[in-house]
Amino acid sequence: MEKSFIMVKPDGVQRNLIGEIVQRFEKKGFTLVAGKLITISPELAEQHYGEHKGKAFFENLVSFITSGPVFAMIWEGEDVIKTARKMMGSTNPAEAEPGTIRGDYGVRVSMNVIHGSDSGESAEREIKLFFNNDDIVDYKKTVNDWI
Ligand code: RTP
Ligand code: MG
Repeated sequence: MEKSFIMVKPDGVQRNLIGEIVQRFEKKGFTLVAGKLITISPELAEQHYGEHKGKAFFENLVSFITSGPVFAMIWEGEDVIKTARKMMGSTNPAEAEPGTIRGDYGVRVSMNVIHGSDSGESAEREIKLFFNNDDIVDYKKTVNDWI
């Protein structure tokens, strides 16, 4: 089953949005298979956001994402990568539709509450960066037979 790496960013943790965000994915019908609260090291941040190295916002991005704890998760389900990106909304909260997580809770592009993998390759890479295989719980929710 498809998996995506989803993370409540430091602003989301500070603003008490962990529960709200977890609830949205639960209610949608996805399954949480791993989760932990961690403070990202600068090394991990540079690896995670390696694709943006050299861009004007890179330094800010690394310093923001390492500035406080994040809630890192793996969510599983049919088409979870694409659907989670839809649920998050556009990168810039000013352009994100109301009803999306960034549209409802975000203000600035530099503090946009949530991260989600943007492709199968990113998901695989990010999951390996943040979790060991034995952190991932393999189980099935019977309710998912109905959605
Ligand atoms: P993320 O990786 O965090 O889920 O966000 P994303 O895919 O929607 O956006 P991406 O292009 O990967 O950018 C990563 C993060 O960098 C910050 N950013 N700032 N113009 C800017 O100042 C700018 N552009 C991007 C955002 O915080 C974005 O989430
Ligand atoms: Mg991205």
